[in-house]
Amino acid sequence: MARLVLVSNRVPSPQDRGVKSGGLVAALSEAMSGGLWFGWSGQVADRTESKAQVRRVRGTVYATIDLGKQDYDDYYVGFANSTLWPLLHFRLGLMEFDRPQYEAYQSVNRAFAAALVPQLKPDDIVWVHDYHLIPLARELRALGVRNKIAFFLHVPFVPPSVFAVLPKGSELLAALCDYDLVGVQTVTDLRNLLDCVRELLGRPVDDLGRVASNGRSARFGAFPIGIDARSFADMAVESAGGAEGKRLAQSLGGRALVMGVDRLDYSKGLPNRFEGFTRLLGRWKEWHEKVTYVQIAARSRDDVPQYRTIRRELDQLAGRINGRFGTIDWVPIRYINRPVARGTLAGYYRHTRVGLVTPLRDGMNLVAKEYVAAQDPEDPGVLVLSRFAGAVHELGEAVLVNPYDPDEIAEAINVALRMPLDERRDRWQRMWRRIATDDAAAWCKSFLTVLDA
Ligand code: ADQ
Repeated sequence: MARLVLVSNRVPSPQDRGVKSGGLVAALSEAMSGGLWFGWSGQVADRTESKAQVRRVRGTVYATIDLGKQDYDDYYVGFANSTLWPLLHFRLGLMEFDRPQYEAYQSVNRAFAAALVPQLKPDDIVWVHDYHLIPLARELRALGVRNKIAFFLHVPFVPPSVFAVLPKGSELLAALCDYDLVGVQTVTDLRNLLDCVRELLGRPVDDLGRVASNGRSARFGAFPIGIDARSFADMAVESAGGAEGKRLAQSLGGRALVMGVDRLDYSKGLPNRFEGFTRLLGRWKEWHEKVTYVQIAARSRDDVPQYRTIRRELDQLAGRINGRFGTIDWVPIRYINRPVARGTLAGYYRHTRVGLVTPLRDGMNLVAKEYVAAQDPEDPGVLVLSRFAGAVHELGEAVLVNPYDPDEIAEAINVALRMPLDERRDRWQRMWRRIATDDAAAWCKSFLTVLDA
């Protein structure tokens, strides 16, 4: 069997994979067995390295390069996270564009390609991940790489009317056509991307989602990412009864637990969620002192100014809500800015009556799937889910909300808290069957099977 070479912006260090908060890291750790993992080490140096540092840990080879400070600022903080991330999450008002940053994005992709080529064997399958690395196939091809190269985009894709605002956007669309296979999360993302290829790039797409490019053909498809649902469920059972799970349960004093777990990111809709909880307490007094909302929001991308702004906003909101509704022995919102180990989270989810997943836009959102996987089948909690998370395509039995409307969030929490056991079980079983079947292994297999075809 061919060796799998994963390429992602950030390669997790093998020891901190358990607590890292990136969804990509979580999904790939489950999908990856053996093979080579190539990308940025997470370290910033004077200049971007041209030669990879290679380590072998438990059968997987990790090959990483450090990024130079200027490249970190321009490629990572700049074009990737201040241009592409807001654009692809439909946040044009937050998007910045700066040509030198775009050029750094290209040159870092060129550096990735140059450092990866010496590691490649002729039969390797190269699987590139996410928006940081769109031009990588083109750079690898320019260096003579003939291997199969595939790409998976973890974030949403926008329609042509939105994508058209990106200067140089057509170059990126053309670069995507240099892959053998391009996967996105949902059929909506696929439709948007192919509309962009047709309308902005002027290239025809055939019925199988194929686009002719430089004498080859790139295929586009939707591959919704899954989790390792069964092992997550096992972990939840074990951890809910463990020390941290018991500590959480005891601290609630019999109150119902509402919980959200996210990276601290403006795409996750946290201010609206906090406002939704405020309106719940404002409108239904019977929930006072009866519910506790725990929000775990691990700090992320602190070097991007918009992330510092949202952190300040949430600090203030949490303080205001607790000041307004709190009593001597009841803190309505417990707000935590640190990542929590995966196993511990699984146990927390199992103690949670209402899982709140209300991003303004999300490629998939794995927390929604993890929350479902962690529930007790006999007495499951209720998922409140944004209509704009990719996960909604598979988890339609959740209580669905428009995350822009705090009143709708409040109503959804109220419905979820009151939902009878039969209905909770029924909704949960349908969702569980889907996520247990379409899990991380199935995702990986279906993607690689299409690539192989
Ligand atoms: P993310 O935006 O990071 O991922 P998400 O899918 O929710 O979002 O994944 C987060 C992962 O990190 C989950 O496994 C979760 O358990 C973990 N996590 C989140 N907050 C945490 C915290 N505070 N402490 C510890 N762990 C935490 C991107 C896209 C998503 C897409 C994934 C995978 O933005 O839409 O679902 O990639 O494709």
